[in-house]
Amino acid sequence: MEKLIITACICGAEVTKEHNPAVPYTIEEIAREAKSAYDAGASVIHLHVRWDDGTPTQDSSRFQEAINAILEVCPDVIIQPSTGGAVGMSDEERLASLNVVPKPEFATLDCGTLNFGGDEIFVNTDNTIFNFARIMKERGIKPELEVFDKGMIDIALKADKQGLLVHPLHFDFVLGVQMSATLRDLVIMVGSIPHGSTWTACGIGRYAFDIAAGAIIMGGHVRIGFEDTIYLEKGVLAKSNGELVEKVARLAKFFGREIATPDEARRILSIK
Ligand code: KMH
Ligand code: ZN
Repeated sequence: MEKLIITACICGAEVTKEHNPAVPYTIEEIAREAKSAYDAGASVIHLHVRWDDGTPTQDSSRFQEAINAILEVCPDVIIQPSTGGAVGMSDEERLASLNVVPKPEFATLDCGTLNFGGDEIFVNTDNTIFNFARIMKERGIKPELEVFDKGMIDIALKADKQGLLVHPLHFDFVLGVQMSATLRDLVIMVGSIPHGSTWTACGIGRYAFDIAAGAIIMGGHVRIGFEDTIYLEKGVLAKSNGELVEKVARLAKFFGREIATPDEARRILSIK
């Protein structure tokens, strides 16, 4: 089996310090959390940014500041800016996270509209998805295809049929938002992507470590971090993203899977 790529989603747009005081808002806090995850074995940082008061933003200069600070402490890490941003942002606003230097190697591409809890809807029309895919292809940015249910894999494959994606494809199965997060769900998703694709999985909240274990055993990769879960175990808040990554690294060791360095992750993901 390939080595395990651990992606740390250190910040997110929705989770707050009220949920867990270690959630990073400031640039210093974002760099601290990225470093804790990197030191524990993360090779990819999935990045959202906030203003100092915690408000999510896709402002390109805020992304630039965060990227500069992360690269100072984790010089070889793969940074994956979010183009999802927060619910309610316009497409133009969301794409601003890509206007940074160095040019992003990797970025998220959300492949469908979904119910985000309560009255919140995260809107991704076909036109939005195809347009984001086209822009990433033109700029040589590898998309991580964020799929929250099986139908979104089919939408990604429509974009592929239109020539908007470069193979091998890489998917991230985000389980526990719209689709449930059992091992059966994970098996369905893995069985629905083209042969030769790579994949990462994450389970939201209490499903985080079940899905991580499933992905480790099945040869996929794992995403973990405050964006997806704030708990290390039932009732115990994680003190850092590093603690969450460390737990995944321990699971990987238990199952005999080695952890990929950032350069190994680049090779596995076919990132040039
Ligand atoms: N915050 C969500 C609305 C992504 O990063 O691409 C979107 C999200 C997905 O987190
Ligand atoms: Zn995200």
